[in-house]
Amino acid sequence: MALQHDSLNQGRSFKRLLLTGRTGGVGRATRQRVAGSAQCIRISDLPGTLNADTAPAEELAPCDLADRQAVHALVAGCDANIHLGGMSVERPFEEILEANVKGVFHLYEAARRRGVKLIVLASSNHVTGFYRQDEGIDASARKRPGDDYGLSESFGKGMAQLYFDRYGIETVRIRVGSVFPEPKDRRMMATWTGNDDFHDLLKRALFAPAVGHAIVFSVSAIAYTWWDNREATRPGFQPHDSSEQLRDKIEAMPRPAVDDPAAMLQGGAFTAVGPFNPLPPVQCMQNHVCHWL
Ligand code: 15L
Repeated sequence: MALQHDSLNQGRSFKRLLLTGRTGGVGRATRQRVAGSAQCIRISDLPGTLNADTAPAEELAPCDLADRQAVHALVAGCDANIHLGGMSVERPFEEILEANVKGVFHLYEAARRRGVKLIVLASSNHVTGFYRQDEGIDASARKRPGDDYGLSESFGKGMAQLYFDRYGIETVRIRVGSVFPEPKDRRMMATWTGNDDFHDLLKRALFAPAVGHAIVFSVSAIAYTWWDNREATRPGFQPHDSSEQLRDKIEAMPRPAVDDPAAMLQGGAFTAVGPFNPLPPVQCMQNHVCHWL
């Protein structure tokens, strides 16, 4: 018999649930939060990163998402996937490509072949990182990635749409804001998500009936955010965490210059990281050695 998960369960139940990205900043807490959501939880992260400790009804499955065969084996036998794996900060493109592009492709292809019907996927708010902080946007806003990491989210969004339209695999993309115990700066006063809210959203995404392909911002009940989160009603998410009690402390911090990305852009400092690895000089057609910056 498949287990049912408290009051959030609205008809879905799972025999085996895959959780990737177990050791990441968010994934560390997720393991306990999703306990009991399925008869068995298969917990994954890169080989060499998982401790051998398992709770009852858990199994460990180390896996490199860039490895197609390994991902297909990882997904076999699962009904649904919570995908927190992949690169979650700006890094050289090659690393983003392996984890966030190939990894997502392998995950959806494995889901299609193995009959997985639902993917709850942590995606990035940095896909719209180049909007200004005084612009309001919703999940349908034109993509304006702030970095390669944000750009990789565009690929994931396309995958989710394609695999829903063509194969009926449902996806809730959680556009993760800043999930930390508390906001660290002024920008995060607008992007902050409390742990309880994040995991409430995650579980609602898992159990909501007929959710289709939804994009929901994970953002708490904060006084001002630039995200219009109307799609949150699809999984029935209503945030409760608040960081208002910290406003005075945050506003007492030194204010960044007005043209500092941290003060100006929704993606904040992420938009100024990189580029990495300047290209080596090459022999150009005129037989000169050319350099790129
Ligand atoms: C992210 O995507 C990061 O994974 C996280 O560490 C935060 O920095 C967050 O964005 C953010 O935008 O604050």
